Amino acid sequence: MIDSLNALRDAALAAVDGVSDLAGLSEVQVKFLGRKGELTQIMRGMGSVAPEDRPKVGQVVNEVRSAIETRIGEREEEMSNEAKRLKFAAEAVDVTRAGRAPIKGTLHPLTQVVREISDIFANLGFEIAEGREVEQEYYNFEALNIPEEHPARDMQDTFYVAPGTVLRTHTSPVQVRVMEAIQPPVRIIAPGKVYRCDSDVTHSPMFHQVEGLLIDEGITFADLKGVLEAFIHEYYGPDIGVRFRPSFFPFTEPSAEVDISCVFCKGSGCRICSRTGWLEILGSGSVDPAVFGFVGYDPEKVQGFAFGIGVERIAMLKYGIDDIRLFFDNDVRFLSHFR
Ligand code: 2NL
Repeated sequence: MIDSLNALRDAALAAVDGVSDLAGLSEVQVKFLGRKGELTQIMRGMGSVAPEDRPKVGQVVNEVRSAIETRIGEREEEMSNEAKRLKFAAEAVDVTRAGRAPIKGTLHPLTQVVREISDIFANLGFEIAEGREVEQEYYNFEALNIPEEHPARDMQDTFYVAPGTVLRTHTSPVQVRVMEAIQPPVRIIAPGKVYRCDSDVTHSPMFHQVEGLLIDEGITFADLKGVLEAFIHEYYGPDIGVRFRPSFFPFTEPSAEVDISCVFCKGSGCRICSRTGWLEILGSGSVDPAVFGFVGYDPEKVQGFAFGIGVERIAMLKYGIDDIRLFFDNDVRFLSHFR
């Protein structure tokens, strides 16, 4: 009986060593140590063992059981360690690897251009003023010398929010409110969104302006030319040509439109500049004394100039964009050109 126990132990240990997973281990356990297992079978023969030998045989039974159990325990631990090792290897992070750069957002191209323009005027001593996009007709039209029935109201036909209340058609109302609030000298620029009933490839019902206003004693048209030329040479480089052309605005007198030599053909004439060699980039003029009347400034004491820059137009020329709507579709394929 001792011999069969030893043989059973050797067979069981070999079987335990031979299996490669927990399921196999469990089968071996059942086969040798289970309730109907081989050890139980052998112990059935205990009845035929001489009573004086029984303690000895019982001791061997316990030793065999415990040897098998110990080996099963060892194998179990080995297997679970190996499983952990594989799991950790699969999940391992190589902390020395270079990181992947996150995709960074960018400022919208129009925001970039507004800031570039604003920065140049800020360096020339202008402060930035902001105001409301929903304005009273008075600030948007009357105070700017555009009375009811004036044809300029038609040209700037706008969105009426309520009687007497409009979406501003320019940022000039911001400047009117500043003039009401402070005495000269005034040196401000007013960037922001403006609205007009207009929509085609170069006009959007919502667009952006940077307007500027400078008022002090003794300001002349020469100051207007000096400041605007300084801006243009800062933005487009010192070699760009600048041209002032007479024009009309209800709120400035005299008025001038300002052209730069065409950035595409350098002035020789192309499709973009309609063969003129020049590109219009802003409107300007000496503030009309009538405007001073509305804000309580004395036109005999102070003079000034103002200008208006269309941001989309500057950006379209800068980047060679032929459809204004691209700015507002917000297609990332378009926007990603401006990082
Ligand atoms: C253009 C022309 C201009 C102004 C805007 C202005 C503002 C006040 C008083 C007088 Cl408060 N003028 N603004 C003056 C001349 C031209 O804009 O073509 N803008 C895109």
